Amino acid sequence: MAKPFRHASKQSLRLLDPFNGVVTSPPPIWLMRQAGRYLPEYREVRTKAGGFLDLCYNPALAAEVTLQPIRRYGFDAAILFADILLVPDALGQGVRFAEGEGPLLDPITSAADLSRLQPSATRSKYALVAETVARLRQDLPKETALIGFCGAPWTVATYMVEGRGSKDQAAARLWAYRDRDGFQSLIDILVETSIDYLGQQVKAGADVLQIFDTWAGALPDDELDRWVVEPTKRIVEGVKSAHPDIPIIGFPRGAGGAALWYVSETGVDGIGCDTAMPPYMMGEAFEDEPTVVQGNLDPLLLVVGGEPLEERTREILDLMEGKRFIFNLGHGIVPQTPPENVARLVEIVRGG
Ligand code: 1CP
Repeated sequence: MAKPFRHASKQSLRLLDPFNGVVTSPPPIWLMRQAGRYLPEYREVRTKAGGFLDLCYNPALAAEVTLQPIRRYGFDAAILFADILLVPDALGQGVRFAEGEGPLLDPITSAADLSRLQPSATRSKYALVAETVARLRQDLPKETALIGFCGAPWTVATYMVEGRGSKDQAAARLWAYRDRDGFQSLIDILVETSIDYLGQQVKAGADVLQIFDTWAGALPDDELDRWVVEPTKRIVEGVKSAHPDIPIIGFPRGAGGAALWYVSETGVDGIGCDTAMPPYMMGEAFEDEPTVVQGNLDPLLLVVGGEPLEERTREILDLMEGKRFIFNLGHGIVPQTPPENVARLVEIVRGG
């Protein structure tokens, strides 16, 4: 059987070079939260869509906001417009995005509550996300890779248990200490459904996957091993058993020194570094692993712009010269970012 067209065109995707052991100068670049509220054209579509979830589940509009930063800046990758909280929503937890308040969920606080989650109910909502991916694979320039993603089970669980964003993720940490087996059951549900969800994104045309573990840094080492490393390893194995060639980037934000352990244990192909990782360590720490390093400019430098942005960007580029590297931020773009500073960053990275 002939291979689908997208495989034939993968050679033209610069984002894949570092995963194939090819070092390029300049390195490929994309930015976490490159679509979003800092762009006036995003705010316009967002208003038209109604609620935030309506936007995520509308393939035409979700594809449109994914493409917006590609048109403006020509990044080497687009990231599917969706959210890590679509998974609990699809499982039936009930997720709302209240204006100015962030996400609100009906909290799940005990093993008995897990019966509210219906893995089979995810089908129709995951299909809408897959449709967005399929549209994007058609509409993206042939040199632009498409990144699919999910939240890691630990990070998604922190929102499911707390019922909202929190400073210290205490509700999930307490449940995990008090009732290991119950909390493990929640993590198991998330591992299984994430393998399914990511697999559907790959089948629909995603070229690379990223697993966002925003709150990995809330856990001490033994807990991090249990709730971050082990579940991520199972997802990587599960996705790769069906799609052995798909590169997967892990982003265990705040894991510090444990990022090394995370890389060697989980089998991820790339590691997203947060802003706390010194760039000289990004360059050296992962050299014994065949791992692509991604990061790690402070997103607030994109708010400030000018000399501080130039200086730090060049420092990161210098230290990562000759390495298998993807330029990115250490966390997502913030809404108050002036769009012209993003344009300037791309210019600097590409040698301007
Ligand atoms: O009002 C709006 O328009 C909503 C703002 C917004 C956007 C643009 C949210 C709500 N989610 C998103 C999109 C999104 N979220 C993307 C795709 C767009 C892109 O990156 O270009 C991705 C990959 C995410 C991932 C995500 N959502 C993470 C992991 C990455 C990270 O930033 O740490 C997390 C933790 C979320 C939860 C979430 N969704 C939205 C908000 C405000 C939050 C954070 C809640 C909190 O803890 O306060």
